[in-house]
This record gives sequence, structure tokens and C-alpha cells, in this order.
Amino acid sequence: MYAQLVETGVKRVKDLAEMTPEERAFQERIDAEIKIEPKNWMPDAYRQTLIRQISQHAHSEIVGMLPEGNWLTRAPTLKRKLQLMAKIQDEAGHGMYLYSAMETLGADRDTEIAKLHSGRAKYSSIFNYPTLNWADMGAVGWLVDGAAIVNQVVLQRTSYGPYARAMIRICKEESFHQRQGYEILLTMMRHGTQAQQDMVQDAINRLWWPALMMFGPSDADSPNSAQSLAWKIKRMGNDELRQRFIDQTVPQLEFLGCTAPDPDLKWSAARGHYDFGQIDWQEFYEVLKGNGPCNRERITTRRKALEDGQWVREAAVAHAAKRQQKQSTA
Ligand code: BYC
Repeated sequence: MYAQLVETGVKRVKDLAEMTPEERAFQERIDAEIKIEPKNWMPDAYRQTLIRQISQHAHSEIVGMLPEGNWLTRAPTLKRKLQLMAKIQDEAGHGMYLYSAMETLGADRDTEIAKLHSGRAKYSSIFNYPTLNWADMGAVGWLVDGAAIVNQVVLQRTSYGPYARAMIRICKEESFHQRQGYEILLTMMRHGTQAQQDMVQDAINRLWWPALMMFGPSDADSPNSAQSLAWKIKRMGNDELRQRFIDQTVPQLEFLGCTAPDPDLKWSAARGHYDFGQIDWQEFYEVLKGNGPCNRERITTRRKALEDGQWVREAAVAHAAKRQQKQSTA
């Protein structure tokens, strides 16, 4: 298994024979499916890769609250508002578990958040697209959380213990998110007016391709995949996960009575998978560079939230200091 992985991806991965004794013992532990825990020795590049991926993942959860927050005040019923609020709160919780998992690697939360706010850290490209109508809340839950689950289910087996354990609860919650999204769309398609049904198709047309981009570039163009697969940080390649998502999602799309904006999407009996059209990677890289429709708005909103909460943090620190002073003089 390991020998095969050395050959994949755009970067070559060190062979066992080329490793130092410490690196070899580390790799053998990974190959034996033994989790790496915070106090175990690990190569610095393993630590840095995890800090990069987990911090990006945490930022995605936090920035991912914004497109949905946009619809809280306009949810059509009290029930829908409660569901949406619960989902958004779950995303905040996911961000917190993930920042905590990242801290076990020695990274500093404030430093990583400062990188996000200065545009130096990435977060999922999908959250740089706007949510224009209520059906987008259904499509985000169904497609975006649906794609997130496909990626995260395999991350439950990632080699770093704290990350793998955080994923277990996150996956359970994402599963509820996906279902609530699909149910919004199903209700609109089964009981809605023509205008509401058109809104569903419009939301799918806009979010379909960006959802497929969530899995990252093709493995052949992914600079991190080969090493991350060898270290079992990633358990499946970007293309394999994307294909798995498409295969799961198309029957749900058909059940809704909607179509994908992809004329090349069709079942291939020979492959046992759906074939699909070319992803616009130029658009993906533009979004990563900060030129998506909402990049600036998202970061400005996050920065403002941090500034607005400054007095709360100062009050909490002052209160804690006062309490400590009282205890030490008692
Ligand atoms: N957006 O070598 P690659 C959620 C970057 S869902 C932005 O394949 P890697 C939520 C990548 O970082 C989303 N950037 O990288 C759902 C790398 O750049 P750097 C969060 C992307 O890391 C609903 C470069 O492109 N899920 O949270 O091996 C509501 C080359 O890529 C993207 C996760 O984060 C993208 N889509 O694989 C609320 C899952 N794709 O860092 C919230 C955990 C790639 O070298 N993460 N890039 O400068 C992963 O599984 C992996 O990091 C990825 C990328 C598969 C995403």
C-alpha cells in the first residue's frame, strides 16, 4: 500500500529506505493504523500539514456560518428558523472542536485567526458564493453539507487522534444538516408554486459546480495529496471523493425532479459511476486568490465580529483577574 502511494500525486514521497530511524518508526506506526497522539514524536512537516488542514477546516466552519446567517431573519416559518439557527450553532461548535484539535499541535488560535483575517489563510471556496434565495438554504444543506460529509466520513479514520475524534461528532451533526437541507428542497418541489420550484432549480444551477470544487484540485494537480495520503492524514484522494459525492447525489437530484447544470452528466455502465463534465479550475483558483463574489465581504464581516466582541473578551479577562486577586487575598 505504502509503496504504491509513493508514486501518486505531483510530489514524490520519501521511500521507507530514505527515512531517518525516527521517521521510519513514525511511518510504520501509521501503516499499522495506530493513531498519532499530541505527545508522540512526529515529523515537523506532518505537524505543519495538520495545522494547515485543521485550521483551514476550522475557518471554513466559522466562515460557513455567514451565508446561512444571511437568511435567519427571513426564514419562512418559526420551525425553519429554529432548524437553521441550530445548524448555524452546530457549525460554530465544529469550528471550536477543530481549533482545539489544532492547538494540541502547538499552534496558537489567535495567530491562525489573524492569518484568516489578513487574507493569508484559506477556507473552503464554497463560502465565497452568495446565498440569493430561500432555496439556497436547502441547497447549501443538501449539497455543501453533503459534500462536507463525504470528505469528513473518511477523516474519522485520519491518522491524528484528536482530529479523527473531532470528526465523529461533526459527521453526526452534518448528517442532520444535509437532511434538513434536502427536506427544504423536497417541500418546495412537492408543495411549492412554480416560482418556488424555479428557485430550487436556480439554487442548484448556481451551487452545483462550486460544491464539486470543494473536494480540491484533481489529484494530479494537488501538491499535498501524495504526502497526506502516505501519512494517512487524507484517506482518499480528491477525485475519488468527488466521484463518490456525485454518485450519491445524482439519484437524490432525480428524486427531487431537478437537473444538474452539466450536459455531460450521465451514468456510465462501463465504469459503474456517473461521468461528468469539466470543472472550471480557473474559477476555483480565482476564488482561492480572493476574487470570488463574496471573499471581501466574508473577511470584512469576520473582522467586524472580532472587533465588536472585543469588549466582551476584555470584560471576561478583567473579571477573571479580579476573581483571582480576591482569591489570593482571601
Ligand atoms: N477551498 O493539495 P490540495 C464545512 C487548497 S465544509 C479552498 O488538494 P489538501 C462546512 C488547499 O488548501 C468545508 N482551498 O490540498 C459545511 C491547498 O492550498 P495550500 C471544510 C482549497 O489540503 C457546511 C491547495 O488548494 N472541509 O466546513 O491536501 C456549513 C491545493 O489542494 C480547496 C474541510 O476543510 C477548497 N475547496 O486537500 C459550514 C475538510 N481545495 O493549503 C461548514 C478538510 C483545496 O497548500 N480538508 N484547496 O495553500 C481537506 O480534506 C483537504 O484540506 C482538502 C484539500 C480536500 C479540502
